[in-house]
Amino acid sequence: MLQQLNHTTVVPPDRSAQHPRHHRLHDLSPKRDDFRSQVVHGLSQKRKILPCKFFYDQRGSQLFDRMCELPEYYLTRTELQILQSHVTEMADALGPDCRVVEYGSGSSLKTRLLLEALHNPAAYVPLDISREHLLDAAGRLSSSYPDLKILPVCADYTRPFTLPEVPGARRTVVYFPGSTIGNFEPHDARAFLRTAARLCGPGGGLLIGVDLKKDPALLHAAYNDAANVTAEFNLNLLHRINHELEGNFAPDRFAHYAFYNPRLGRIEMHLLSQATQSARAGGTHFHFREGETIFTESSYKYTLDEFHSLARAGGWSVQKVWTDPSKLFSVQYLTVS
Ligand code: AVJ
Repeated sequence: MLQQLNHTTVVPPDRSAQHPRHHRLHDLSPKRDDFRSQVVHGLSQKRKILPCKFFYDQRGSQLFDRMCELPEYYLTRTELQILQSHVTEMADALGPDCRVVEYGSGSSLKTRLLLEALHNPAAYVPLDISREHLLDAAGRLSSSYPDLKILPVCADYTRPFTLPEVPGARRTVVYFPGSTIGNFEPHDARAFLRTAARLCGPGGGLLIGVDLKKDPALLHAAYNDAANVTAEFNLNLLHRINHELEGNFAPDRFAHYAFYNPRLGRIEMHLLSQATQSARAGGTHFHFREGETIFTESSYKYTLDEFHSLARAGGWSVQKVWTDPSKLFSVQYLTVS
């Protein structure tokens, strides 16, 4: 008894020192993606496929952060430059008293640039499927911006959800940086845009990062970096399967294979089997022919006109487009039509 009482006196680590404000988390309990069933299902197809969202375990997220710094990977750097050059115009376009909803937890420098430029934001609502990332990012932001109302929501933004009420907000604007829209098949991108338009409602806005079509050699290099970080990121999926699904994949018998498919306007990433081999995961056996691939990611690239059409089909009209001088990347402001 005494032992137990003593035990209760142990003071838990004081997180409030780092994260002074406590966030009331709007937890919509997103259905945890069933990694096992989706892996088994994807690897049982005639053309084997794994969803790219599974790249981002702890190691995958670290590798992604390293990719963003690579000399060949122009996307992150260029989007940041566009923001730095035009954030005042962006803030003017969005207008005052916005309820800003970020898809993703907003741990990046881009979020800070935007928040600092905005005119009297009514609230910042970061939305993430990972409770941990979300609360961590919200905590950091509130230390930097003690006067900003931060309302984290744990939800899956590809499914319907509701937002916390913000009295005094004039409009809802979704911020979706990073060209993550490129990872959706065009049909799913359209559906995603429609869902976002419904969420924002009349008068709503969408500030979105969109990677542009360009010289295929530049695209190729961005996904085939000399330091092989992208290769490691791709192959990490097999390590993750081995760890989490009692798998016995031999990652050294698969090769990172990424190329630009000009007909479909997308980068395709695959894991290419370098031998005839079998592997087990999630209690299921899979056979690979030599040269067979697992399709792990699409990253669609758009011309400004193509994205314009996609936005319109999704219920939006493009108000403003900002690009870098070489037109590698764009940040676009759309309003609900
Ligand atoms: C997360 C969509 C920005 O498609 O470029 C980076 C992910 N994949 N390198 C992209 C990724 C390989 C990335 N985005």
